[in-house]
Parts: sequence; C-alpha cells; structure tokens
Amino acid sequence: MNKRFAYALIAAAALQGAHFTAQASVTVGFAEPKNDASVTSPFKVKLMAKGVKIEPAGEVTAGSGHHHILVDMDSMPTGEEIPFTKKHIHMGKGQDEIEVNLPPGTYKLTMQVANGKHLSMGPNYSKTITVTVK
Ligand SMILES: [Cu+2]
Repeated sequence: MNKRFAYALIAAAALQGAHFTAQASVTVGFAEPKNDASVTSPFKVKLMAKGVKIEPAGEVTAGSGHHHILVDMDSMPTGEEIPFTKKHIHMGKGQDEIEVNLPPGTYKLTMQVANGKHLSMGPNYSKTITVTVK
C-alpha cells in the first residue's frame, strides 16, 4: 500500500467516525405508553432522552431542552416555536413524566424536545407513536 492511499483511508475512516458520532448521540422517545397501546384516560406518559439534557424552560443552553407532547401532530421543524395550546403540552419544569387526559379515540402522540425558549430542536429530537384511548 503506498503512503498516499493509506492517508486517504485514514481520512475516510475519520470522516465516517465523525458522522457516526453525530447521528448516534441523540436518542429520544416514549418509555410509556408503548406504540399502539390501548390506555384509559388519564394515562401516564413517560419520556426518555439520551444525548440531550432535559432541564426547565427559561434559559437556552446548548445541548439542553425540555419535553413536549404534541397531540395528532408530527415533529416540528428546527427553530419553530411550539405554541401553547391544549394540543401542545409543555413539560416546562424539566419533568419526564406527565398525566394526559384525552377523550376516547385513536391519537398520534409526538414527543418533541425544544430549547429553553420553546423553539423546536427538530425531527432528530422527536418520536411519534399511536395510542388508543378506550
Ligand atoms: Cu416548551
């Protein structure tokens, strides 16, 4: 193997490594309920986050944010402000658990992490499940 080729391989490996780290560093989702679960209202929603620090709303800190539950909605684009409505539940105390009250029906629930000013951190910081309220 000549030297130039060896350097090219090392550079490619380094690039792949960096890419992998960036993609693998954030994992968020629902601990409860499970996708496609049937629940009775009110029900507990428990969220989890790895690679992003969950803290109370207020200050904007890099790599930190708080959880939201969006009812019958998809993830919100990065930087978009999450409004305060009945269908946008802010967990602004930095909590990871909340009781949700919904009338019977099937719902899409999206958890979305947003920064201290409620600006969405985008689809990589979001997960969507479907639940049926009996
Ligand atoms: Cu918020």
